[in-house]
Parts: sequence; C-alpha cells; structure tokens
Amino acid sequence: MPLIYDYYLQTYVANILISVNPYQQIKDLYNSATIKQYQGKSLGVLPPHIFAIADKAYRDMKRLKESQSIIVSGESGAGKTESQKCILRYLTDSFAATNAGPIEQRILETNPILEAFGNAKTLRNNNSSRFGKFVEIHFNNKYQVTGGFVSHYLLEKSRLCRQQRGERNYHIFYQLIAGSDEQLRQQLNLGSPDAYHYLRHGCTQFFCSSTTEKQIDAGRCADLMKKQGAMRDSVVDDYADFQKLKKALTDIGLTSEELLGVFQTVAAVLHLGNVAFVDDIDDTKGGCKVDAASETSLKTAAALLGQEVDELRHGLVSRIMQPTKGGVKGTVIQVPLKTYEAANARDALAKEIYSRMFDEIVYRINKCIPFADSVAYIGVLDIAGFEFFAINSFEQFCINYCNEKLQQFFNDRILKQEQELYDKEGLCVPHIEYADNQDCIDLIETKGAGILDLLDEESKLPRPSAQHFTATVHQKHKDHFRLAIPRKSKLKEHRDIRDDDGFLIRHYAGAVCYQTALFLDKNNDALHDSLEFLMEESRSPFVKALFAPNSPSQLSVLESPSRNGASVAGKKGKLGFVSVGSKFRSQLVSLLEKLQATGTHFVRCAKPNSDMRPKQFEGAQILSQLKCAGMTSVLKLMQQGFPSRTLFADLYNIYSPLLPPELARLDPRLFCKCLFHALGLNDRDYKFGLTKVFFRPGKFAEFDQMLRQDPDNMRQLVAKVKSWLN
Ligand code: AD9
Ligand code: MG
Repeated sequence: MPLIYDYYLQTYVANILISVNPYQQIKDLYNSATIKQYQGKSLGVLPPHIFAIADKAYRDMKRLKESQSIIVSGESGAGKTESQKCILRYLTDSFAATNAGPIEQRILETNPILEAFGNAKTLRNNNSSRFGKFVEIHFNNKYQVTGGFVSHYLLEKSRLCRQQRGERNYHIFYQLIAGSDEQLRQQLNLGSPDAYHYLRHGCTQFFCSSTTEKQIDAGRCADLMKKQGAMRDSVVDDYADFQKLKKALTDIGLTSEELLGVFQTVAAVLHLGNVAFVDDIDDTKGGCKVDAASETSLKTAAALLGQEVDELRHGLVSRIMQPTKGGVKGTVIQVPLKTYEAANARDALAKEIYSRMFDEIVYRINKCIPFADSVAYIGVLDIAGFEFFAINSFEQFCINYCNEKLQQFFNDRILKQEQELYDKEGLCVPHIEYADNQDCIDLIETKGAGILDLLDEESKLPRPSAQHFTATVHQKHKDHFRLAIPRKSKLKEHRDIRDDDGFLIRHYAGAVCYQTALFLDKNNDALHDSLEFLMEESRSPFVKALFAPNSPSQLSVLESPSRNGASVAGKKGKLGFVSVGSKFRSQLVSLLEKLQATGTHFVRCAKPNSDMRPKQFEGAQILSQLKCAGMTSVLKLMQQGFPSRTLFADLYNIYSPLLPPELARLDPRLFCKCLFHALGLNDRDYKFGLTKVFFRPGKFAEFDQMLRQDPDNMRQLVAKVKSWLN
C-alpha cells in the first residue's frame, strides 16, 4: 500500500542529500527568503534542503580554495534537472557580483534553451532531459559569480526520427509550431504536428498551461491547441516556452538572422523527414527515387537548408564512392541507393543537422558566459542514472557504462577514501566491505578487448554484423564473471531474436540484457560523404557554419578552455570518423578527471511513484532506487562513521575570535579538547584523530550553534574551561 505524504521528503545520509520528488510546487520552498535563510549555514542547522548542499559546496570552495562538484543522480523523472536548476539559482542569486547582473541572468537562461532542444516528453517524464550535462559556475577571486561553462553528453539522436507511442520529439518542434507568428509560419511552411512524419509516430499533442490558454484565446495557436487536445503540465508550455526561448537566444547573442537560421534548420528537419522514396523501375541498378507525393517537402527542405533541389535529391538517392587500390585513389563513382538505404541516409542527415545545431547552441551559450578571471568553480552534473528496460540497446549500454564509472568514483570518494582517512587518523572504525566494479568497467572500456573497441573493430570489417560482433564479445570474454549469454526467454519475449543477438552484463546495480541488433548503426552515425559535401557548400550561412571543419561539432565542446585546451573528442581513426562510443569514453575520462580534481557532494534523487503524482509514496520502488544508487553500503558505513570533519587548526581559526584570549592562547588541539569538554559534548558524537576532529552526522551543526550562543553562556563556558585546565 502506498503511503500518503504531503510534505517534501528530503533527508541526509551523512553529507549526501536524498531528495524525493514531491511532484507539486511547495509554497516558499525555493523563494528568495529561503535562499537567504540557508546562506552560510552548516549542513544540518536547517532542515535538509538542496540549498544547504549548494551552500556547503560554496563554503568548501572558499575555505579550501578548491573547485567543487555536485553530482545529482537518479532515474528518469526523479528530479535531477529541477535540483540542478535550484542549485544554479541559489549560487547565482547568492553570490552575484554587485554589478554583474547580466551574467547570472545568462547562466539561468541556458536552461530554457537547453530544454527546448534537448528535452522531450517521455512516458516517464513530461520534461525529460535526453542528454547529460555538467554545468560549471565560475567564481572570481572575491568568490563572486563570474561566468560558466556547459559540457554536454550523448544527445539521444534516435528520438529525432522515431518516438515510442505516447512520447514526443524534442520540445522545440512543438514550440515552433505553437509559438511562431503567421509570418514565420509561412516562411517555414509549417503545418500542425500530425503533418510530419518525424512527429506522427509518437504523440502530437501540445503542452499548455492555463495562463497561456487565456492569453492566446483568440489566436491560431489556441485553435491548434484545442484541436490537438493540449496536455497540462506545470513545467512545460509550448507556446509560452517558445516566447522565452526567443528572448533567451537573443540574450545570449544570436542575431535575428541567426535566430531565423535556427528556426529554418528546425523546420528543415521536419520537411526532410517527409521526403519518402520509391523503387525506380527505370533504373537497371535497382536504385530509388523521391516519391512524387513528397516533392513539395523536398523543395521546402532544400530551400531551408540552402540547397539546390536536384543536388539534395541526388545526395539522398545515391552516394559517392572513391575506391582505393594499393593506396591510390581511383575515379569517383556514384552508387545508387536502395529505397531503405535512401531513407536511412535521410534520417542520418536529419540527425546530423540537429545534433550539430545542438553543439552550436551550447557553444554559443558558453561564448556568452566567459570566465576569464575564474579562480574556482562549482560544477553540477545532471546525467541519467542506471537504466534497464524491457529492451535495452546501445543508449542504455552507454548510460550504464557511465553509471559504472560514477559508481566507482562514488565508492572511491565516499567509501574507500573515507575508510583510508579513518585509518590514517587512527579512528578505529570497523571496515565496511563493498563491491569493486573495476572488472565491469574493464570489460567495457579496455583498449583492444573491451566491448567498445570490439564494436569499433567490427565496423571496419568488410561485412560488419551484429551477430559477428556479439559472438566476438562472448568469445573474447568467455569466462568473465560480468558477462553472460542471455537466457533465450529474456530476448525472445519481444521479437524473434537469436542467441547471438545480445549479451547480459552484471552491473553493480543488477544484471541487464542488451540487444545488440542496432549497436553498430548507433555507434557509427557518420553521414555518407555526398551529403556531408553538400552541407559544407550550403547557401545558408547558418547551415554552412554547422558543417565547417572548425565548427563546434568538429572541435571539442567538452573542455572548459581555461584548464585544458586540448581536444578530448578523440582522433579520427581508420574509420574516418569518431564513433559514438569512443567519443563518449573520451568524454567520460575528461569528466572524471574534473571530478577527481574537485571536492564532491552527492544528491540522490528518487521518484516516489511511476504515475508522476504528488502524495503517493511507494516504499519498495524508492528502496530499489536507493540500492541502484549504491546507498546501502554508505548507510552501513555512516551508521558507524563520522561524516563531518575539520582540522584542529581550522576549528581554532574559526572559533578563537569568538572566545576570550585565555582560550585563544592554547594550541589548536588542546583548544579543541577544552572547548568540547567545556561544552559537555557527548564523546560518542565526535572523535579526535591525529590532525582532525570528526563528528557524527548532524553533530557539527549542534556544536556550531552552541558556540554562537549569547555572551552570558559564553562567560560560563570560559569559566568551565579555566577550571578544567587548572
Ligand atoms: V530525466 O532523467 O531528465 O527524464 P529528471 O531530470 O530526474 O528526469 P526532472 O527534474 O525533470 O526529472 O523532474 C520531473 C518533474 O518532476 C518536473 O518536471 C516537475 O514537474 C517535478 N519535480 C521535480 N522536482 C521537483 C521539485 N523539487 N518540486 C516540484 C518537482 N516539482
Ligand atoms: Mg532531467
């Protein structure tokens, strides 16, 4: 039986915040007054809150003069992105430079932009982020916000061409249709969502809020929305979000031509998706041609992409090949494509255009929030948690690989280093065993024999196949504990599948069965050369720039330039392209290097139920999420651990100015001992190590409060210390 709750559930396990999505707006929970309340307060002084974590990260950055990161994790719909937004708001509101308003505004405006192009309605979340991100807020030497940097990971490209029933494509398509004025609509030749092949498979409804409904009552949009039966959501509103998006894009510096370039590109993707192909019976080589019924779509797509219609037509129905013999390039030949090959080429083009546009937009965002005078940053990671569905493909494989790496980092930071520190400081806390997952990471990423490299190798074969790839994986890692052949029933449930069509990996959070049929295609999403050449020569300056050799997609968009200018996107290998898997592996290396170099804070978000409803709390579901987040070992450790600690010297520096000179003269260690004794702290609540004092959860905050008490108590305290010293 689900339990009913009507409060916002947040709690700490040691210094880790566990936050359960309330699925309702809670009055005053995130307003400016609450922000003020949490400023400068130690963890535990006020009720658990995402602001308390943001403030701790800020205070640690200042105190330790070291960048910090906050890792927000959880399954889809658990509240990661909302938490990230709260952290960004807290930091930009609290620590703005007095006269640097626009920078904070621009940092906050990255959200509507990223969400328009990178979020979509899924069955699990109406505003699901279909990419991962690490957002850095940079601070100057006065620890005021000075700029930012966004790194992004694994935009889900497959969504562009197909969505599950009930899911949508990226919000921007619906925003553009619902929000553009008549002139823009005509310019882009826009119809309603059900007119587009790329929107038709999923759900074609708009999102709307009651305010918008009133605002646009008499307009075309209201008409459209009524016809489509608009869905209500507290966060997503296609019409209003489009107006916000236009403002945000203008604020980050896009000119009106560039803005039009973006919208033309979005519309071009829709029209391109409507170009269908049929077998060309006149072609002796078995080629295909554009279906006469989609000529208008082809023309519109070509115009919007700055192409000649016939060149685009040619690019889609044939490909150029230049065979090499003995290292010498031969004559260029045109190979006609079969109907399904042309459809694949069209989809590949749509995905490539869109993902390059996404890279460009992130690049422009970063350009407008520079951080030349940064001394440190706080980075917030919002990336999908461990996933397992009825059918798991390459996307789940990549995200679970990422979660293995993050879990290892979490174990290392929270469990390994914590226990090493207890040993070093002589604290005598019993050891906690936890599972090491290095073998699972090796299985995936080892150079040469790891699954990612085997996949790349398969692509280089003359006739690559999913079966051969899968068989190679099983053969290379025959007795690997983490790898198994899935039981027939597991794969066959949904389709007619053979044994060598998949593998099972025993992840830290559970076993997942991967279906490998589309691994090769999803790993190698390069365009064929003819289309790439066409786009490079586009008459549209916006499209041409997307395909230029120095475009953000070609350069690395992953590194903040101040620390490492080098590209981590990987070098073009023998394949002539960087595979999705190897690019992601490089990105993860870079991300983990950053995390290793920062102080870390963890937020574990949990989803209370599968229906996105408030006040419905399903205990078993939450427990399983906490297990996936590796929280059980942490709970064991923290039951007997000491999560807050501070150097004697630091404690001395903080509190000696509050206390009379007799006390301040003592050396830091004795000073702390006297103070604790005089305050009458229970010795189960703290432990003295060699250089630091350690506190049980929540006890540092109590201690801090005791010391900031009124002068009368302080006098009594000093008298107690003196008598104890005598
Ligand atoms: V996904 O992996 O991107 O699909 P997230 O990011 O974990 O997922 P998100 O932050 O988008 O989830 O939250 C999902 C929805 O829950 C939001 O659209 C809100 O409607 C709702 N939510 C989440 N957090 C809060 C909150 N603190 N207060 C109120 C919330 N509503
Ligand atoms: Mg999200």
